[in-house]
Amino acid sequence: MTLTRRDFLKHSALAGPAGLARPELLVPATANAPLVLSTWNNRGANTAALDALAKGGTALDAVEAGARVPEADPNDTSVGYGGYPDRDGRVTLDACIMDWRGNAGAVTFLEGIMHPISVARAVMEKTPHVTLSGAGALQFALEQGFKKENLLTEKSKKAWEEWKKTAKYQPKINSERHDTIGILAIDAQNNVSGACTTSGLAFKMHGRVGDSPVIGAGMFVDNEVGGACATGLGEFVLKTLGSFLVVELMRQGRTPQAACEEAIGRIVKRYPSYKEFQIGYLAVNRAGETGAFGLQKGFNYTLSQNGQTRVVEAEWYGK
Ligand code: SD4
Repeated sequence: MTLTRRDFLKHSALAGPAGLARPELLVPATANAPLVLSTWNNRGANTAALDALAKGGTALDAVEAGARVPEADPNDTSVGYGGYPDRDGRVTLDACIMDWRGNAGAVTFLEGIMHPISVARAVMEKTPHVTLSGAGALQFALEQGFKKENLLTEKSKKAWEEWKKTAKYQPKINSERHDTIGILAIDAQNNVSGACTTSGLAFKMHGRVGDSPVIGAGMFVDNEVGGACATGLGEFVLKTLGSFLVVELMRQGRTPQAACEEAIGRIVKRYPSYKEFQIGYLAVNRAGETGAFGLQKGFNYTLSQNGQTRVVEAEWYGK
């Protein structure tokens, strides 16, 4: 059945007389900026994001600056340089970025570039596309002046060689603690932007793309409402389009906390294997309220608000 525009407006819970969202459902902006919220213990990323805002940068500049910190850190084995490779020993990177105007850019399965988040931003700003992948993403990055580098550190190579001894080439699916960064920021204009960047699951199959570079899965922003991002086993975030879900739940009136809990609840309800993996969601609305929830114990996040930065343990579902 094809819905006409009239049917659509009739069925849309948000439709007002002109088909626009009802104003009372939208979160009013308050002077809460600057605010930066990132997955895991990412103080360095928050500091870089706050610095960008202090210099007059936008929320978009802030999330890019923040995401670049773990990307360049060889000791962070979940992101960029030093990220654990796939089962063939290759470091392949996923990233996405989205601004308050609804613009979005992403790269998937990108090799040899230390800052995939900046390539994602270039895709957003300099091409008519949202996502470039693999060899095409690399070609574009090189054309834009990004440098090709070996991102596999000795430490990560050793970990991969250890893994190979027992793994029988099986991709690894577990609830290990990751450091993929999802980062959300609100700037002085009360605009929201978000970014997400990762080397994905350690020892994944070659060519595997996770949730992190998928707009609506690993991260989503709607400036009328707020933003959300995800970390953990991306397959389940993809199957439930988690970040989009969190933002839509906030649009319908849930607090960021309740929205994150409901998104985790959907996974619990649908997938009986939920005890075997970890997912964490973070969310912020335009009023500067934040929320976080993990599927298992152990998910934490870094919040910079009201001039203070702190690492907070999230509540979790599985007891
Ligand atoms: C992925 N969601 O590729 C990422 C992994 C992750 O913390 O978040 N690790 O599935």
